[in-house]
Parts: sequence; C-alpha cells; structure tokens
Amino acid sequence: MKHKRWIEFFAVALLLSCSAWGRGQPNIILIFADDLGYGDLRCYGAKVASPEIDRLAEEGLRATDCLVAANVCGPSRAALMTGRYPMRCGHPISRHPTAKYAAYGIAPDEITMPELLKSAGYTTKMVGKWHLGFHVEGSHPLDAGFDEYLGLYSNYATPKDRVDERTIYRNREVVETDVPFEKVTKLYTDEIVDFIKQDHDKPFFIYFAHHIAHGPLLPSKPFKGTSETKGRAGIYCDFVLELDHSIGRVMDAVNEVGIRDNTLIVFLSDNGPARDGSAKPLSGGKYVTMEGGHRVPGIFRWPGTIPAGQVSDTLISSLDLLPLFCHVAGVDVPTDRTMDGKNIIDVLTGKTDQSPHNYFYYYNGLNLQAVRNEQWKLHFPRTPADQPYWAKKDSGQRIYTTLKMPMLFNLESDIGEKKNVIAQHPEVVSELTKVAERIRKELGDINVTGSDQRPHGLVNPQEKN
Ligand SMILES: [Ca+2]
Repeated sequence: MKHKRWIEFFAVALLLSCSAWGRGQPNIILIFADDLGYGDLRCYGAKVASPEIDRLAEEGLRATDCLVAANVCGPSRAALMTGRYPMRCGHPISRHPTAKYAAYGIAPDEITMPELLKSAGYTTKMVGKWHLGFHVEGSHPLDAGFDEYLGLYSNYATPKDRVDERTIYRNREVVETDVPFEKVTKLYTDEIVDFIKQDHDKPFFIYFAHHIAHGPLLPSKPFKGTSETKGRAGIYCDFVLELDHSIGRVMDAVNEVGIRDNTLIVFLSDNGPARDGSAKPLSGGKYVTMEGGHRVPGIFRWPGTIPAGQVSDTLISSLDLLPLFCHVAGVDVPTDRTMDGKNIIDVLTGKTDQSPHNYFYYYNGLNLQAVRNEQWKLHFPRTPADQPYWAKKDSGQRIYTTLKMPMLFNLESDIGEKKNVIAQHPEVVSELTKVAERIRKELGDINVTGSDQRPHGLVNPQEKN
C-alpha cells in the first residue's frame, strides 16, 4: 500500500514536470524591429504588402494601441528588458558611441527578462542589436542573462573610422570585422533558424533584435526593387520586405519542427519611424512624444492560446512583455522593486478588453512631456532646452519640442493629436496634472530627482557629449 502511494506520488510529480516543460512553458520568440513605424505594414494600413508579418497578425492578435516606453532605441530597449520605465531603471538616454558613455549601460543589478526566463529553466539566446552597453562591464548581453549572443553591439554605421559598429560578435568574441550590411539580416536569420531546428530539451527564449528599418537603408540584393516602389521610398519598402521575409523564415522554422502551438511569437518595433517610415495616421515619429513616436506595431501569435484574427485597441506596452513572459514561464515577477509592466495574458486571450494601465507616461529623455489615461492625453509645456540631444532642433519635423501651453487630445476621436480640447475638459486636465505631479516626484524630470529613479550617472545628460 505504502509502495503504491509512492508510485502515485512519482507519477503525479512526473506529470507535473512534463506539463511544466511541455505544454505549460512555451518557447518564446521576441522579434524587435528598429524604427519601424505604425503605418509601415500592410496590416496597419501601408500601401506596400508585408505578407509574412500580416500572416503572423492574422494567426494571432494585432494591437492598435501598443506603446513603447521611449521614442528612441536605447531607453526603449532598457524598458523592454526590465519591464520598468527608463527613468526607473536608470537608462533614459540613448547611448552614443562617444567617450561620455564608456561606463553607461544597463545597470547590472536590474533584473532582466532573460535572467528571469533562465531561472525558469529556459535557454536564452539573443541575436542582433543590443545598444545597452556591450563594452561596459556588467552590461553585456551575457551579463544580462543571455546564454548565447550573436550580433552587432549597436547600430550599423558606415563611417570608415567606426569599424566596431560593423563588427559581428559571437558572445564576447569578434567573428568578422567590417561586415557589409547586406549580409547581416541573412546571417542573423540563418542563426535563429538553425537554433530553432536544433534539439531542445528545455524551452527556449529568443530575442531577435533586427537593425531594419533603422538607417542606413541597405536592402540586400534579393530584395532590391521587390516593392516596385520608386526612389528612396522604394528602397525603404524593399528594406521592410527583407525584414518581413526574415520573419517568414522564423515562422516557417517553428512550423517545420512542430512547435507552432507551443511557441509564443511577439513582434513589435522599438520606436516610431525616423526619416523614411510612416506613422500614419499618427502625428510625429521617432524623437518625439506624439503617438507616432511611441505607438508601434505589436503582434502576438500563440496558436491554441491566443485566438486568431483578433484586433485589439486595448492600451498595452512593451513594458508588459516581462510580466507576460514570467507568467507563461511560471516564474514570479520580482517583488523587491516597482514593476511598471503588467501581465497582459487576459488581453491577449480575449478574456478582457480593459487595459491594465490606468496611466501611461511619455518621457523624452529626462523630460516628462505627456500623461495618458484611456483616450485622454495631456501634453505639458516644454522648450528645446528641456530636450535630450535627439530632440533639440525645433524644426517642423521634430514637432512639439516647443509647447507654451498644455494641450489635451482625445485619442479616441482624434488619433492624430490635431484638435486641442483642453478648454472643454477641465476635470480631465486637473486629474492628469495631478498624476504628472505625482510621477515627477517618483520618476523625476528635468532638474527633479525622483524618489524611485535609478541614477543614470551621466554628466550633462541631455547633451550628446
Ligand atoms: Ca530605434
């Protein structure tokens, strides 16, 4: 009798562990595009087709109100990795390849997404652009919880004297220097496809950080002219088609090895479009806190768990991916610090259309510029002097670097932030102003150090040098 009970105990334990490794813990593939705009994909209204990404959206959920925590590369990535606003995790400024940033990287004692997934038994792999302090002690991808890394440490740069920005690293070692960009996306995609096709005795987490569609616009030969669009716009569209093709290959590899239903694929962009992309119908783009800077394509596919064909207008954020991944991996979100992201599984499965966020904060560098509650977005006054280096120019393109009076927009009826309705809604203005005062005290602002703001350590932080 006693013996039988032990057998039952082991049978149950085995079943539990199988379900934890098998059905319970999906593989996770996080694909991050660079500077891809809200209006750059067919499924978001672009003229040029993006067949593979559109297929991903059809097979899962497409979010129309997915916000990133910063409108430029570095801070957006820091927030993605930590689930915390850039001001909270100590990375509000985008790194530049100059001496000033020699010791500036993601803080080693921030708890990252790959660290948490690794603690849940995942193999963690990153391919692509890091941009969070590769050469800074303690801030390399391997220090941040990745088992394996392949990629360029930051942006691809063409100037002759910046060869380190054309160097492919595997883990901490140089693989190849002065790589032509035309080779990079294929190299990355081959690496990911090979990895997916290997035998895995544990679930895996892949973070695939593309360089496309960040400049320089260098589509490789098989994609040149494929969009059949003329001029510079055509080169950009060809570039996006190369990204699209890469994502198709990743999806095909997942299907081919039979892990389709056990793999959560997430696709989003790190910030809005720079010079060439489109944020239509939003205003602004990269570098500014208009919706075009922060609202990005966001697609989630997990067949059998996330119903196909959903389009969701619930406000979600890149901050939410860390808690979401923790949830699906069965590991607790850290409780020793404030987590800004929320677990959005119920939004993705269609159980709710309520946003888990009461408020969303739009920072540009150190400057709190807008606060959002549901459809209401209140912009606060600012001057070019308040702005980080990427947003100092008060030109027509970098809109809202100067604002003398606050402005309120109703994004439900005015997604393009064109019509200031501040006079009609004093109660909304009063509430959001109070929220801003509270968050300034907590996360900081220009000349204000927040009570829960990690020091960034930069002297003269809003300037490039
Ligand atoms: Ca970017």
